[in-house]
Amino acid sequence: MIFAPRIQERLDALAAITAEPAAITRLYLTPEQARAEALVAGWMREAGMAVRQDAVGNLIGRIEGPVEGGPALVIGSHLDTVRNAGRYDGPLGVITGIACVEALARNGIRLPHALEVVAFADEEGVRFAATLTGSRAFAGHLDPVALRTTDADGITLAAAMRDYGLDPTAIASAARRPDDILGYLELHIEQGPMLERAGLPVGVVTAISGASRLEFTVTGEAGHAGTVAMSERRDALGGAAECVLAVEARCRDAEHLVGTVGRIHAHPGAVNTIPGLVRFSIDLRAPDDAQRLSALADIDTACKRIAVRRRLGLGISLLHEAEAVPCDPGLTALISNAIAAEGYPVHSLPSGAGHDGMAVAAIAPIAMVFVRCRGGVSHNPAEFASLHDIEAGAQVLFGAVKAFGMRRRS
Ligand code: HGY
Ligand code: MN
Ligand code: MN
Repeated sequence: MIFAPRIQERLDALAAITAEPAAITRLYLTPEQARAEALVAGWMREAGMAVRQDAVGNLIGRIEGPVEGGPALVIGSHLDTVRNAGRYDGPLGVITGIACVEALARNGIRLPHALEVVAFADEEGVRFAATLTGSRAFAGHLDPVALRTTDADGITLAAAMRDYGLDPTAIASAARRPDDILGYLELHIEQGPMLERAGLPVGVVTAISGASRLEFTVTGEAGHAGTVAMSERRDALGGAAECVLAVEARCRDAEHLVGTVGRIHAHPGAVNTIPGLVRFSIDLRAPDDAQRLSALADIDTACKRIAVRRRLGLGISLLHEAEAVPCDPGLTALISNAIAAEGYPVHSLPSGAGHDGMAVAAIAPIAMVFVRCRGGVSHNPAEFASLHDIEAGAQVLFGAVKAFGMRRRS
């Protein structure tokens, strides 16, 4: 094994940087992000890269090509995590990118173009409602409205950026020109069971599912749990519970459509008080945008009917919307050829999970390598990819990078 042991060592070193000792949690614009980026910046420099941080906190390592400041092939993924995360989601792609840079140098290979490894900040969008913050700024598509979103403590994204040492008025300076970027490659664990079911260590992504993230606010009337008759209640949590089941029912029978209520807060949250207000999130995904939007309309209608019947108020705010993104056929072919060169059948599959490539696709062709993960488990400390599969993924990414360079030469 050429790549895997050192990649795993670095994954483990990164996993130790967390806000919660017994878990892996690294959120955007926190001391944990700063410590993680310091560690990764050191690895990038060891690999011979010039390193900089852009205006939104993305960490960018760069090896120049023959023309100083020329366009670059970008390898990227993210260093931020969900709460109580696994150690592979995001960091595997960044660390494998650095490993490819090291391997090019070890083999004396000079690419005919620049090569960048980008550790995006805030792919997950856990702390603030905005997601893909770093990669959308990189693509010049971060709406300044996002600066007004607040975290659970009421801190705005703009204030958090200032506290972190960034200037929220400078986010436009993070934007890259389409001419700067020759293509974008991302290696990521699959976060699903398809490769494991196919008995394969690696696969190539056809498209990344589109996603809608919303917050529903149900308003009823708080009351005494012991004295308000059931028939007279306007129970916001009872209404929200019916809505949650409506989301599940609408998505359950439709192939590739998935709907998740991942967060719910009932106020005032006292055991002996009927909830007067409930906020819950909805995350809706599908590879086909029309399918996702039709489901969203149906869920909207169903929840409004529930609210009327229960004499509840219902507010719906759209937090994030990303269209499905197809991967570039030319870059995908390089990955497929690299998979075949490793002796594996080429397995193509869609990504139900979102990735930074969705945002970068606005300015460059993208392609993704998937690495098998045990049971498809992710966003969970049980997330696991074997050394064998990490090695296979790294060999494929390295093969695709070399092939891209050769294609540029010809
Ligand atoms: O939500 C996602 O699909 C990704 O993990 N951010
Ligand atoms: Mn994730
Ligand atoms: Mn990820």
